[in-house]
Amino acid sequence: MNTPVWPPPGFAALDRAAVGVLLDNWTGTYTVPSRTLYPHQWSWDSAFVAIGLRHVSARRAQRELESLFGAQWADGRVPHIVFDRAAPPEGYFPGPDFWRSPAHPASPAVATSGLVQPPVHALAAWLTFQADPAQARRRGFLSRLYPKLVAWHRYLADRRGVDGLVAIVHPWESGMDNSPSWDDALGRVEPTPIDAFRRRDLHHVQAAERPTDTDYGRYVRLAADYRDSGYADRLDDAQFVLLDPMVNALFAASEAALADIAAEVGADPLPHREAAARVSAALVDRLFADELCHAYDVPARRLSPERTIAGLTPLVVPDLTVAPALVKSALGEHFRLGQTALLPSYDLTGAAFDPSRYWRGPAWFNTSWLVWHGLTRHGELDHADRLREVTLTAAQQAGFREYVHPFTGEGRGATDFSWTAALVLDLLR
Ligand code: 9WN
Repeated sequence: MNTPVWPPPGFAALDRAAVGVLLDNWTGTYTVPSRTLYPHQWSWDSAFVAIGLRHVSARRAQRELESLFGAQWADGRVPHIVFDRAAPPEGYFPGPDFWRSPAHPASPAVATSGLVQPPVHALAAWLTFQADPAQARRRGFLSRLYPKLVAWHRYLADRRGVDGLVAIVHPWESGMDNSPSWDDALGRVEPTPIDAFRRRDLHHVQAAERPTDTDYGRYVRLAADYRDSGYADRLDDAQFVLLDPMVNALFAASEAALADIAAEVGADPLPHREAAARVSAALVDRLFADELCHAYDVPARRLSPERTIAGLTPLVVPDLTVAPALVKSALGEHFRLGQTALLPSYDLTGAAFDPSRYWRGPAWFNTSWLVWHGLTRHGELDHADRLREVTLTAAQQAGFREYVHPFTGEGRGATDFSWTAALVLDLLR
């Protein structure tokens, strides 16, 4: 019998090309998601990049996370964007002048946004450590990062805590800003008129692939209101307060990773294991229905009926009690794992399904990687292998695009996109 060879020989060029993208997008201290569309540092992008970069240079992957946490606020929040002041101001909107972070007493020396993104960082830090434990120990990587990760999780639990879960206050905080899960809640938000600001994203990507002007107006309104409140996290007054399954799944998985990190640095892992178990139980209790996890709208007290890939990502949580149901949903008509070019971001049968528009149907490599990681964690190795195979084939056909058409695999959005290259590399190594 032949022993299977991994990676298959045909993927050597893909591996080299992925390394090339990561080298090109490295700025010296971190990796930009895309040289054109996203010319600054993004929070969860850096975590995904570290997961791939660790195979190229463990030290560089550590630097990626360290530079991000160098911009942590004094209140513990890790900002969703850290701005490169040297990048042209017309490169991205909303830029530093919009967020006005230096005016806030808790902000760091560099200019940042005031929102956050899904907390995948402790998981990324643990995987980064594992790439070269001896080297990481020499640099004191985890002993320096551990207190910062703890402060980050404390911010989320204390300032964003609702019923044992973590709330987001803006669609950008979900990482899936244009998801149909936010439509009802966004309907309550009066859009800022489109002539009051200038979008920059449409300079780089077709309008049909990005959020509409009305939705952008709503994002700007919510962000401006949050900024004008002094980034105060007054959840009782806010219009947009949602419990997102992916944010909470990553919070639970990262608490589990923090337990491993704590043990490594000589701290007590138990509080982290208990927190992971509590969040995992709350996730199932509050967000699980019809074989999937859904977003919960806190002011409206309503579970969203929409099915998005965020609802499958709790598979990343160890010991999740509903894992078999999530696997069944991944394989069913809404997501068709292994039968499409890559896992779609949104229900293939959903009323809002659009195969080209941002987070309303196209397939992203990071969410597929999370489901792959979760399937592996839960011992679903055949399904994990199939997902890895379609993911690599999608990258081989489309290149390292930001996302792809879920049926044809045609590339969409930015090219040479960093987390696509990083996670493809992780699947290859
Ligand atoms: C807003 C950088 C980011 C990703 C998000 C993705 C997109 C920004 C945008 O790009 O969001 O943060 O301008 O649309 O939705 O997941 O982190 O790659």
